[in-house]
Amino acid sequence: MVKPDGVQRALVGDVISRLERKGFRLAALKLFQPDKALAEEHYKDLSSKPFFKDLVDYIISGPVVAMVWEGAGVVKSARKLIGATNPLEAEPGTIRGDFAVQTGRNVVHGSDSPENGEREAALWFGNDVPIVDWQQVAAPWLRE
Ligand code: IDP
Ligand code: MG
Repeated sequence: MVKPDGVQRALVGDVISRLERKGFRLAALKLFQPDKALAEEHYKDLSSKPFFKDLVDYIISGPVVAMVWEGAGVVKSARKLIGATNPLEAEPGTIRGDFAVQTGRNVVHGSDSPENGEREAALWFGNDVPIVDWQQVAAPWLRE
């Protein structure tokens, strides 16, 4: 997901481009402003953290671009492309390393396990945008 700061800072195209060029397949995408209930459910594992309220306020502060990406090892790889949670610790070349300076404004979210990826896709998309199972023409050039 491109968080509200990423949308406002016109980084949507760059984020998509990095995942697309890596070779992952975009399966769903939508721009919308999430409500508090959705943000709280998404981040429920962090509900006891002192920054939880600020985090929820940040996520609902503007439109986000929610996406589902598919591919071999996509969760782990996308987390690498995104970089460390604290952008000052994120390596140059990663999204957060290149574009952000603060943990509370770190531009993107990436699921941390395939199980959470499934959970989050269901939460963010439900039935309202179908997850599209299309054939990527480059597939034979990406995977032997
Ligand atoms: P992740 O996004 O790298 O998976 P998590 O630990 O799951 O990191 O935290 C979720 C989000 O909560 C972070 O991306 C960041 O926006 C916010 N966050 C995490 N730790 C802090 C903090 O110490 N201060 C403020 N915001 C935080
Ligand atoms: Mg996380």
